[in-house]
Amino acid sequence: MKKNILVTGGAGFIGSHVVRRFVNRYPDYHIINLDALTYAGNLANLSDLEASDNYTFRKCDITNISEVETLFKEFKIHSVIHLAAESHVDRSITNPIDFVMTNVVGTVVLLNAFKQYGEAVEGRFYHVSTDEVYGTLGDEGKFTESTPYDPNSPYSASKASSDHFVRAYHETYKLPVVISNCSNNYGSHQFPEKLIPLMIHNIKNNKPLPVYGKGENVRDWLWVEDHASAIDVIFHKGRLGETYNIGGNNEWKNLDLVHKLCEIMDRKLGRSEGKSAELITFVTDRAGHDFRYAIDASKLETELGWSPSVAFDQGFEKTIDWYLENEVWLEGVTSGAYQSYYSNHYDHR
Ligand code: NAD
Ligand code: TDX
Repeated sequence: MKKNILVTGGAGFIGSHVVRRFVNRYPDYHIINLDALTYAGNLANLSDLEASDNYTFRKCDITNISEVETLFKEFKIHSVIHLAAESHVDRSITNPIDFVMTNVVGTVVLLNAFKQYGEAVEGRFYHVSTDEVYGTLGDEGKFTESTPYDPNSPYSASKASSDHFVRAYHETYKLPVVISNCSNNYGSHQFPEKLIPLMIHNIKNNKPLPVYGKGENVRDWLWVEDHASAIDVIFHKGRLGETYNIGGNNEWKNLDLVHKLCEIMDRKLGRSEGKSAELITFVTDRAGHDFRYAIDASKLETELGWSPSVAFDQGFEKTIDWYLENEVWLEGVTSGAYQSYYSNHYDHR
């Protein structure tokens, strides 16, 4: 009998990498991908898995209690890997309620369904979270697993709240849970509202490159496949009730990163040196913009033996190539609703 592993948010950016990894590596698992297919979910991200006999897709909103419970009753769910979320900080500033609904209420609906109908004796509930719950750093220091929570955006407040509910289910009901908090991911299939694919798309189309504030904010970038490999290790070997930080040890100031991207794009598009960087435009800063994130991932590295597999130069180049080679994907997700999102968000800045 295959074990039924429920992955939520599997049609999104990170979720699609996790689903592909688990379907291909673990033939003894039946991976059930539950996703509401919001603007960020795209089944084209997983078209290569359609014929796999250990993969099933179910369209379902995690806030819908009866549909979630029906799914848990239909499949005896051994374990959950929970990635479904509203994930974009800027959208959380305009629509915080959507973030409370999916990230907080949706997580509790899943925890409750797993408690009632899941195989909570053998299996586990793995909650995928973010380093943004820790708030912001100054020039020095890194987030560790014991850094106090101090979220600043509606997005990070909703993820912090969901983390607390996961812990509370562990303490109160002894639910077997594990949590990870990861830094910024980059790679293929990321929705072009996020910094890197948005800038690639704009450079290609000769549109302004909107850098918030002075571009001095710092992020720690990890290749998405390395996040998926960390999730694999933590899912299988992480100690129950524990939190693991995941990071790339790879800090970049936003402006430096955009300049690096422009240089590579000039080379790949056959443009003269400096041409793409002329598109850089400084725009009004994000409200409550966290200055710096940096992760201390030593617990994961020493306890579970994980480390990133790809150097940033290599992963970044691969990522850029993917967006250039997958024009149909990029144009598909930037037509329609994306246009009105883009103009509402950027036209007045
Ligand atoms: P994403 O926005 O690309 O994908 C989210 C997925 O969740 C989509 O497929 C969407 O359709 C689905 N979804 C949204 N609301 C839903 C609902 N109510 N019911 C069912 N499905 C729903 O997000 P991502 O960047 O892949 O992030 C995945 C997870 O990883 C999130 O929990 C996020 O907080 C976390 N995370 C992301 C990053 C990052 O850099 N992107 C870093 C650390 C942690
Ligand atoms: O147009 C832009 N201009 C700009 O300067 C955008 C979209 C972003 N930025 C800046 C803001 C951030 O400092 O770039 C940095 C990265 O921005 P995002 O790609 O929006 O990511 P961030 O806000 O750091 O959050 C991401 O990492 C943690 C993910 O979106 C979260 O889901 C994850 O939890």
